[in-house]
Amino acid sequence: MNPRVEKALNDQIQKEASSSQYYLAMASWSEANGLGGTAKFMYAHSDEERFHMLKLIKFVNERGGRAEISEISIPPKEFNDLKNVFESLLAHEIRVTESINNLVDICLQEKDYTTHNFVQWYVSEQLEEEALARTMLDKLRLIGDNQGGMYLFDRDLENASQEKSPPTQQTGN
Ligand code: OFO
Repeated sequence: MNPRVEKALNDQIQKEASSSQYYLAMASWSEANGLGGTAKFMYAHSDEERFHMLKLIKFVNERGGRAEISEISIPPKEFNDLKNVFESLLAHEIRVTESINNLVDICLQEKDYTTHNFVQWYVSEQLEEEALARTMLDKLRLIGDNQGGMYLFDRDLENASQEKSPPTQQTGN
Protein backbone atom coordinates (compact mmCIF):
# COMPACT_ATOMS: atom_id res chain seq x y z
CA MET A 1 0.00 0.00 0.00
CA ASN A 2 1.24 3.50 -0.80
CA PRO A 3 2.89 4.76 2.44
CA ARG A 4 1.42 8.26 2.19
CA VAL A 5 -2.09 6.89 1.69
CA GLU A 6 -1.55 4.39 4.51
CA LYS A 7 -0.47 7.19 6.87
CA ALA A 8 -3.52 9.30 5.92
CA LEU A 9 -5.83 6.32 6.47
CA ASN A 10 -4.26 5.67 9.87
CA ASP A 11 -4.76 9.32 10.81
CA GLN A 12 -8.40 8.93 9.83
CA ILE A 13 -8.72 5.78 11.97
CA GLN A 14 -7.56 7.84 14.94
CA LYS A 15 -10.06 10.60 14.11
CA GLU A 16 -12.99 8.19 13.84
CA ALA A 17 -12.04 6.65 17.19
CA SER A 18 -11.89 10.14 18.72
CA SER A 19 -15.29 10.93 17.19
CA SER A 20 -16.75 7.84 18.83
CA GLN A 21 -15.43 8.99 22.23
CA TYR A 22 -16.63 12.52 21.61
CA TYR A 23 -20.20 11.33 21.02
CA LEU A 24 -19.95 9.10 24.03
CA ALA A 25 -19.09 12.18 26.12
CA MET A 26 -22.13 13.96 24.67
CA ALA A 27 -24.30 10.93 25.41
CA SER A 28 -23.15 10.79 29.00
CA TRP A 29 -23.65 14.54 29.54
CA SER A 30 -27.16 14.31 28.02
CA GLU A 31 -28.08 11.29 30.15
CA ALA A 32 -26.86 13.00 33.33
CA ASN A 33 -28.93 16.07 32.44
CA GLY A 34 -32.22 14.22 31.97
CA LEU A 35 -32.13 14.26 28.17
CA GLY A 36 -32.76 10.57 27.58
CA GLY A 37 -33.67 10.92 23.89
CA THR A 38 -30.56 12.91 23.08
CA ALA A 39 -28.44 10.43 25.05
CA LYS A 40 -29.87 7.54 23.03
CA PHE A 41 -29.16 9.39 19.78
CA MET A 42 -25.57 10.13 20.86
CA TYR A 43 -24.91 6.56 22.02
CA ALA A 44 -26.09 5.32 18.61
CA HIS A 45 -23.93 7.92 16.89
CA SER A 46 -20.91 6.86 18.92
CA ASP A 47 -21.47 3.29 17.68
CA GLU A 48 -21.64 4.58 14.11
CA GLU A 49 -18.29 6.31 14.47
CA ARG A 50 -16.78 3.12 15.80
CA PHE A 51 -18.16 1.37 12.72
CA HIS A 52 -16.48 4.04 10.53
CA MET A 53 -13.22 3.31 12.32
CA LEU A 54 -13.56 -0.49 11.95
CA LYS A 55 -14.35 -0.17 8.24
CA LEU A 56 -11.07 1.73 7.77
CA ILE A 57 -9.05 -0.74 9.86
CA LYS A 58 -10.32 -3.68 7.78
CA PHE A 59 -9.65 -1.86 4.54
CA VAL A 60 -6.05 -0.99 5.42
CA ASN A 61 -5.24 -4.52 6.60
CA GLU A 62 -6.99 -6.21 3.67
CA ARG A 63 -4.98 -4.12 1.22
CA GLY A 64 -1.67 -5.17 2.67
CA GLY A 65 -1.14 -2.15 4.90
CA ARG A 66 -1.00 -2.07 8.68
CA ALA A 67 -3.82 -0.40 10.58
CA GLU A 68 -2.54 1.29 13.72
CA ILE A 69 -4.50 1.66 16.92
CA SER A 70 -3.25 4.81 18.56
CA GLU A 71 -4.25 6.87 21.55
CA ILE A 72 -7.24 9.15 21.26
CA SER A 73 -7.87 12.68 22.40
CA ILE A 74 -9.86 13.26 25.60
CA PRO A 75 -13.33 14.63 24.82
CA PRO A 76 -14.89 17.53 26.77
CA LYS A 77 -16.73 16.65 29.99
CA GLU A 78 -19.03 19.63 30.18
CA PHE A 79 -21.34 21.40 27.76
CA ASN A 80 -23.22 24.64 28.48
CA ASP A 81 -26.53 23.41 27.12
CA LEU A 82 -28.08 21.32 24.36
CA LYS A 83 -27.39 23.99 21.74
CA ASN A 84 -23.74 23.92 22.73
CA VAL A 85 -23.75 20.11 22.32
CA PHE A 86 -25.00 20.36 18.74
CA GLU A 87 -22.74 23.31 17.93
CA SER A 88 -19.79 21.19 19.09
CA LEU A 89 -21.09 18.27 17.04
CA LEU A 90 -21.30 20.37 13.87
CA ALA A 91 -17.86 21.93 14.42
CA HIS A 92 -16.45 18.45 14.95
CA GLU A 93 -18.06 17.04 11.82
CA ILE A 94 -16.76 19.97 9.75
CA ARG A 95 -13.23 19.11 10.93
CA VAL A 96 -13.80 15.44 10.01
CA THR A 97 -15.03 16.49 6.55
CA GLU A 98 -11.83 18.52 6.03
CA SER A 99 -9.82 15.48 7.00
CA ILE A 100 -11.76 13.23 4.58
CA ASN A 101 -11.27 15.80 1.80
CA ASN A 102 -7.56 15.80 2.53
CA LEU A 103 -7.58 12.01 2.28
CA VAL A 104 -9.32 12.20 -1.12
CA ASP A 105 -6.70 14.69 -2.24
CA ILE A 106 -3.83 12.41 -1.22
CA CYS A 107 -5.43 9.44 -3.03
CA LEU A 108 -5.59 11.49 -6.23
CA GLN A 109 -2.02 12.79 -5.87
CA GLU A 110 -0.77 9.23 -5.34
CA LYS A 111 -3.04 7.83 -8.08
CA ASP A 112 -4.53 5.33 -5.63
CA TYR A 113 -7.93 5.02 -7.30
CA THR A 114 -9.03 2.00 -5.27
CA THR A 115 -8.71 3.89 -2.00
CA HIS A 116 -10.20 6.94 -3.65
CA ASN A 117 -13.26 4.84 -4.52
CA PHE A 118 -13.44 3.44 -0.97
CA VAL A 119 -13.25 6.90 0.59
CA GLN A 120 -16.24 8.14 -1.41
CA TRP A 121 -18.49 6.37 1.11
CA TYR A 122 -17.07 8.68 3.80
CA VAL A 123 -17.59 11.74 1.60
CA SER A 124 -21.32 10.95 1.36
CA GLU A 125 -21.52 10.12 5.05
CA GLN A 126 -20.02 13.50 5.98
CA LEU A 127 -22.55 15.31 3.81
CA GLU A 128 -25.37 13.56 5.67
CA GLU A 129 -23.87 14.13 9.11
CA GLU A 130 -23.25 17.83 8.59
CA ALA A 131 -26.77 18.29 7.20
CA LEU A 132 -28.25 16.46 10.19
CA ALA A 133 -26.31 18.61 12.69
CA ARG A 134 -27.45 21.81 10.91
CA THR A 135 -31.10 20.66 10.99
CA MET A 136 -30.86 19.97 14.73
CA LEU A 137 -29.30 23.36 15.38
CA ASP A 138 -32.01 25.12 13.34
CA LYS A 139 -34.64 23.38 15.46
CA LEU A 140 -32.89 24.33 18.70
CA ARG A 141 -32.64 27.98 17.60
CA LEU A 142 -36.40 27.98 16.96
CA ILE A 143 -37.10 26.41 20.36
CA GLY A 144 -34.92 28.91 22.22
CA ASP A 145 -35.61 28.67 25.99
CA ASN A 146 -39.02 27.04 25.61
CA GLN A 147 -39.03 24.03 27.99
CA GLY A 148 -41.95 22.32 26.25
CA GLY A 149 -40.16 22.64 22.93
CA MET A 150 -37.02 21.16 24.47
CA TYR A 151 -39.02 18.21 25.80
CA LEU A 152 -40.45 17.54 22.34
CA PHE A 153 -37.01 17.89 20.73
CA ASP A 154 -35.59 15.29 23.09
CA ARG A 155 -38.54 12.95 22.49
CA ASP A 156 -38.17 13.32 18.71
CA LEU A 157 -34.52 12.33 18.99
CA GLU A 158 -35.49 9.24 20.94
CA ASN A 159 -37.85 8.23 18.13
CA ALA A 160 -35.25 9.07 15.48
CA SER A 161 -32.75 6.76 17.23
CA GLN A 162 -35.31 3.93 17.19
CA GLU A 163 -36.03 4.37 13.46
CA LYS A 164 -32.35 4.44 12.53
CA SER A 165 -30.98 1.00 11.85
CA PRO A 166 -27.85 0.13 13.82
CA PRO A 167 -24.57 -0.07 11.92
CA THR A 168 -24.01 -3.50 10.45
CA GLN A 169 -21.00 -5.63 11.18
CA GLN A 170 -20.16 -5.57 7.49
CA THR A 171 -16.88 -3.74 7.26
CA GLY A 172 -15.92 -4.46 3.67
CA ASN A 173 -15.85 -1.88 0.92
FE1 OFO B 1 -19.07 11.59 11.89
O1 OFO B 1 -17.67 10.99 10.92
FE2 OFO B 1 -17.21 9.33 10.80
O2 OFO B 1 -16.67 9.55 9.08
